[in-house]
Amino acid sequence: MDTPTDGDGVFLLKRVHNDGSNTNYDAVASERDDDESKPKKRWKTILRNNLLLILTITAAILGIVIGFAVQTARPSPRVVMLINFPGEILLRLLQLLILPLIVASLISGIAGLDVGTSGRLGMRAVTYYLTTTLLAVVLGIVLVVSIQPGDRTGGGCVDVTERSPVEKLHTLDAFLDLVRNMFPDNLVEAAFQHVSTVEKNVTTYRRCPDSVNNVSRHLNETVHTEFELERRAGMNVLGLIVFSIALGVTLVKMGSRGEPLRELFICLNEAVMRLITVVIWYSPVGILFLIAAKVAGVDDIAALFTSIGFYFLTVLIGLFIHMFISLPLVYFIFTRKNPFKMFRGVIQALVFAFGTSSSAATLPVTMRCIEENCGIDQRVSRFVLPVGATINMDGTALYEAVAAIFIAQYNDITLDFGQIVTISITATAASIGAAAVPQAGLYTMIIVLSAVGLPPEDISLVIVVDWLLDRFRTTVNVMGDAFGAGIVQHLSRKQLAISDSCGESVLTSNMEEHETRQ
Ligand code: 7O9
Repeated sequence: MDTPTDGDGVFLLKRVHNDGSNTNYDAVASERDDDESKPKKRWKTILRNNLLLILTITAAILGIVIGFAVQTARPSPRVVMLINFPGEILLRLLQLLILPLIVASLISGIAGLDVGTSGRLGMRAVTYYLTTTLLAVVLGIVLVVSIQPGDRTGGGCVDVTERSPVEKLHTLDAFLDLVRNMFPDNLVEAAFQHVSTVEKNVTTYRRCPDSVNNVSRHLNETVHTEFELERRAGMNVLGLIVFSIALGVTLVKMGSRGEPLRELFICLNEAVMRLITVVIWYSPVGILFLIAAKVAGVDDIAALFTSIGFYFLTVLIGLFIHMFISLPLVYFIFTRKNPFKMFRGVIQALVFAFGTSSSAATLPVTMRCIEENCGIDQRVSRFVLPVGATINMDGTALYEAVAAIFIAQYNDITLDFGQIVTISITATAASIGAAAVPQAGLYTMIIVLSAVGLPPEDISLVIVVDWLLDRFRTTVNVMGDAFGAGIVQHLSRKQLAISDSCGESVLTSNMEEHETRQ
């Protein structure tokens, strides 16, 4: 019997390119045994194997070039919207697949493990997420304190664009909402709505029936606060994750009685992955237009090089160091494997993250890359990646910490050590809770700012360059998830092997059966 990793790898390669000809094996399989073939043929194979990647990168670069060209002509919002359209369709398709993907992948991933192993896997993943996020925050703080971008704003004036009114949000409410959303009261509703606390001021007054003059109306007027739970549009990701994990564990505990439902989710996962393959072949087109529209629609590219240029650079340097030094180092320390092979494996997902600026929309691609190119066990990737895409956001945490301290520096507010620690903790917490908080980007930033008493309106200082920084931090977020999967896989290799040898793995046996059928 193949080891699950090898078996899965070959299986997937065959499956993904299953165009009816069964000869279309990809990367690993073909590279292994074509030593004797002619170099020309070899180049052809390499080109064919990497066609999608080459197309995606070309599309991203073309998108930037076209975007700049169009931007000089100052296009109207309608033109930008039209350019964006093919990209919008790509995002819609990806978002469409997220719901079945996370539910099916979590349940089928856990179904292939025993309860103890999945617990240990989860613990390891969460420890990794917390450590690397804190590492990112500390790096960001060190950089922003040494570069002092807030003191270099050249004369003190900064151009500000205010887009949306800042709503009040209490840190405690945000935390309670996070926990509330973990336990949805209606599973169907969790697929498209989540709850959020709204604080309302209620006025009570005495109204007397002397309708002739209304003076008495304002007698004894009192104002008090009431809390209301509002249902807001947007998937309750955290709730679905918690439920899927619980269901997965229960199905494992049920043993053979749980088999039919386990099979169902394994099959659903398989089908969704096939659909994703189709969408991925459309993605170069989508990414080209997404990036072109974004660049074309930006009204102030010069902002990147002016007053807040140093802030932009600080975040960028931080993200760069975290992605290319800290994360690879952590990966190497734990696994003793070459981290740059991981980069090579997930590069497609990284371009995707940059193009879509959403780690959730990139999740299907990350999953495909990690399983096919990095040899990660499906049981690990299916379990760890959806959780990672939701709570592991190193880039976001780094960005929020830098932004908060930049705002303080700009306002000439000196933060003491305690406040800096508060910023680290809230930035970490905010990045974990981002997916569960409404209009996350803006709100989580407000939480960090208000935790240390900084003016929340000043968020508008940093909004100007947010569109571009978002792309870079999303890329870092996705890379963090990928390294996480690699580390968890390495640390859990023994347990995974044991659960194989017991013949318990439904996943593997199911796949072998599938292979023989083909
Ligand atoms: C960045 F796992 C999934 F696929 F189910 C999943 C679905 C939705 C995971 C997450 C979400 C989600 O809603 N995430 C979310 C993330 C929502 C709002 C804001 C953010 C923060 O996003 C990052 C950032 O702005 O820094 C970044 N754009 O990684 O996607």
